[in-house]
Amino acid sequence: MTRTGRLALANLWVAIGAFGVAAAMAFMQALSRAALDLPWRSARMYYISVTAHGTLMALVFTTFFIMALGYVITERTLGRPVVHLPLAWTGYWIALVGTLAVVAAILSGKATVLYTFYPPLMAHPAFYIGAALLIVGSWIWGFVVLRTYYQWRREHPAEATPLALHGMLAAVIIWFICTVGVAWEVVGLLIPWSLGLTKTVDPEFARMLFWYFGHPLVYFWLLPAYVVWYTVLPRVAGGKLFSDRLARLVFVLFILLSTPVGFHHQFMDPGVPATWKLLHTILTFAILFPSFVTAFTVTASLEVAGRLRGATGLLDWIGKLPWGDPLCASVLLSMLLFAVGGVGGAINAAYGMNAVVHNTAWIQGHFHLTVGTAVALTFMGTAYWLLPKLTGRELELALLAKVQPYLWFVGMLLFSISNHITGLMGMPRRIYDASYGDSAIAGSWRALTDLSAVGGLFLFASAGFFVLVMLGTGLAGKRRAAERIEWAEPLEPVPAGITVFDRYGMWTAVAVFLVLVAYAYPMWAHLHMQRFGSPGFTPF
Ligand code: HAS
Ligand code: CU
Repeated sequence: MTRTGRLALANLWVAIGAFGVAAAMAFMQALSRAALDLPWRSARMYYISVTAHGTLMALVFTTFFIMALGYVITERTLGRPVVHLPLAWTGYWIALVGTLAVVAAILSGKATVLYTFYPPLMAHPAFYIGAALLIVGSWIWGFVVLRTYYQWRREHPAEATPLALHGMLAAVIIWFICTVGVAWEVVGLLIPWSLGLTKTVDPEFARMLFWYFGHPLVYFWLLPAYVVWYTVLPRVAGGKLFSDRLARLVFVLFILLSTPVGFHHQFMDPGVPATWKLLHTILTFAILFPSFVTAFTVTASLEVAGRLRGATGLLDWIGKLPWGDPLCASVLLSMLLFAVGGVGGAINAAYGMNAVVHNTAWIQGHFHLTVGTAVALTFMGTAYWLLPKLTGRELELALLAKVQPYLWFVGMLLFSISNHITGLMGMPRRIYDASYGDSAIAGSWRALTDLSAVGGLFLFASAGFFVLVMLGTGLAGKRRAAERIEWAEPLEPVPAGITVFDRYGMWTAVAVFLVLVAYAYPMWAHLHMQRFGSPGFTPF
């Protein structure tokens, strides 16, 4: 194994560990929300569990997985090890120590603040300091990837960036732009406040900073999945990428539009003027576009694959795709559910509709289709494909790997559809007991919460299968020769030269300009209003 490979593998194992623990937490929550009489069930346990689940899945599993994939893509597309390996390992340990601090704070019951850690809910300082360390570790990762790229660029001034790396660089740029917000929130507001150095905190300003980070965060998760859809899936499915240029355009559009949209999470917040909510709405609808292009391009690539496999009719290419291959099945099922989750996103983004769905179970329905499936299931499929290539071991328990994506699909379908419906019926999100002491309204959604718990059962089994396959492969997979990674080739040969899409400095500058347009004035105005701070609350 190469030295970069070993670093990637270390990151991958942390991701898998976080995923396993978080999945176990989720199972308990699903049962709790179905109001089943479990001996350990209490509000305190529920909030410990939801915080651990959200934080470990959304912030730890994703970040470590993306760091692993980023290192692999950098090394394999450029054909060289990443630079500054000792620094990269330091970043890994910083992120890991931060993660352990966060987990310790949560599991000891001192940080029941959920993964969005909105003040005035207050956590133990270890939670915020740990989160800051995780981010510092990820910055080092981004720096190492960028430095490796620029070193290659100096030696290859006229070549286009390999497409997989192009997508990964877009994710890195988005990450650097957006984490400024959460770093400001955590270091500037929350750490001093939780240490008792400041008495109060401004919850509204903290939310502005959080969502400045929180929305681009979802594209930091999504883009590495899109990299797999564009550059790995067509190859594994036996086809070609329909258009290299469209793929490059998509990633650039994400650099530009990911950040200036955060107020769509704050439509119902007082204190954000309507004009700015409208601007963020318009930009949110603009950022649907690159996902529509992705739906088109990836589906077209799949059609090419099906036809190369002998399909001749209008739709029979769908049946010709290798649905039994774990990577293919994971991504295809991810796409199907993402189509539903994406439409839900457009509904969330419309101000009037948002008033109906905000803070209801609909929202957890939405994000389990997006981050919980489009991203997480794609990452699981990617792990089946990647782990053998990294370790030189054959995939063990391959039957479980074949079944696992389908269990996830069924589980998520049951879970998400029922949550979308109960959300429309008015069931709040993030509550410990949805039965309201057996009131009439809760009676009407009872069958649906049971269905959602059944979905949780499928998901738990699926997650268990995934972890078993990973452990089996990593510990006992049969040795085989190390393997190259073959990326999907474009359908039409593209001129190899550098294009406007490779001008990352320029795109970053435009993105920062858009951020200033969308945020500078409302934040400045907010900071110049009469503001009222809040003391901290720790309900448990
Ligand atoms: Fe979202 C809330 C709007 C995408 C994650 N979102 C959330 C939260 C999370 C989240 C975690 O405007 C909750 C935050 C919290 O805790 O409060 N979201 C959108 C919009 C999009 C969107 C407009 N979200 C995502 C992605 C996420 C994610 C991606 C994670 C990875 N979201 C919102 C809004 C809220 C929100 C509001 C706040 C709600 C509130 O009130 O609190 C868009 O980016 C969606 C674009 C996607 C599409 C779908 C394209 C389809 C594709 C597949 C096609 C497949 C086909 C079949 C055709 C337009 C690419 C393939 C063929 C075969 C043969 C298989
Ligand atoms: Cu958003």
